[in-house]
Amino acid sequence: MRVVYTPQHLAHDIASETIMGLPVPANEVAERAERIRAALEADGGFPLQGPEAHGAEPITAVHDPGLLRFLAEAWPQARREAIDRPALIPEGFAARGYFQEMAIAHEPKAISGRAGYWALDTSTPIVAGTYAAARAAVDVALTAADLVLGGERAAYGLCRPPGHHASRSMYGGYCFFNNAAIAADWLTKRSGERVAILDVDFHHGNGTQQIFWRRDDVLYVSIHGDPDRVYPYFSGWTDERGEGSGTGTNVNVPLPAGTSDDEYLAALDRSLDAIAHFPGSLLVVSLGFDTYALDPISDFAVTTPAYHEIGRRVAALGRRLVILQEGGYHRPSLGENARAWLRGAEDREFDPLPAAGFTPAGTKV
Ligand code: Q9C
Ligand code: ZN
Repeated sequence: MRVVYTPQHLAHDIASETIMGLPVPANEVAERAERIRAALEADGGFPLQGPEAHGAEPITAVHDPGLLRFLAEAWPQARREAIDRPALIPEGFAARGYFQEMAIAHEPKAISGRAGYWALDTSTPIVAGTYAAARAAVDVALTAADLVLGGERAAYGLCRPPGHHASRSMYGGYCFFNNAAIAADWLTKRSGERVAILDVDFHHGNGTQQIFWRRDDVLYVSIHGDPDRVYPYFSGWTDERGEGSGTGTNVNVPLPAGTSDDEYLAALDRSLDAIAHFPGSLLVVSLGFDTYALDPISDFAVTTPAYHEIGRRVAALGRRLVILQEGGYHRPSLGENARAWLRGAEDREFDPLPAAGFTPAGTKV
């Protein structure tokens, strides 16, 4: 299977994030993508290539141009306003209650407020290289989509930063542009077909749900931790099914803490059944390994052999696969979990490597 990767993700280099007001070491770090790249290179069956630039148009097809402008300007503006900080994190938020009953909407000018106008949370710092890395992640996703449109049965885009928490007009949850949503929209236009998205990241993909909420040409199916318990807290319940002509094309499968391999696979089978009833030959997979038993910010109990089986069952649907990386924060396991999943998706066996080689970003791309 071809893999799209770029070392440009290294530019999004953050040291810490904020959880409930207190700084903690960042979870969404460069080592994640480098671990996966190293394991796939060591495997030998996953040729790497760089992304093609696709420009801004596919991004503004699903995102507010104002969000794109903000992300492009945020760091330079933060520097100009002499905010002597390692990263830009919002001070206040445009919360629901601020605007109730009032049809007002001014984007603030000062960067400390402007960030909060576009942001979901305080866990998604912006640094000097964030915008370039986020743009490159979109190009990775679109290049993987092009490989499949060009005849590949499946392609894997090693997107970093991830994307599924970014909605039309909001960044957050370590995400800036919604790589999977941009790729899915691109696929609908290039193929003329309807497109399904299966989101197996631990967290609900609130951004992807929001973007396609009223659309009947894109099915969104997500398996995730119950929002009664975990991030992103405000969406992911089963009664969220879409609106207007999109009614019924949004399917949420929330699961309890401690979800085991067998329980996860049962939920996966139900999800794949929903996809099988939706027309089209293309499936975008939002692939997260934060369902892993040892993930530091999640509470499922999925194991490495199960990823091989999940990949196998997803591919057994018989659809062309655009597989895009989302989350997964237990760094030591990421390479093997990716290898297991992707080998499963090719219906190849998985034999764990004793110690997958881990080398710094190279020039092999
Ligand atoms: N106590 C993705 O996996 N904060 N994003 C969680 C946990 C944000 C996860 C705090 C988690 C975002 C792409
Ligand atoms: Zn996640």
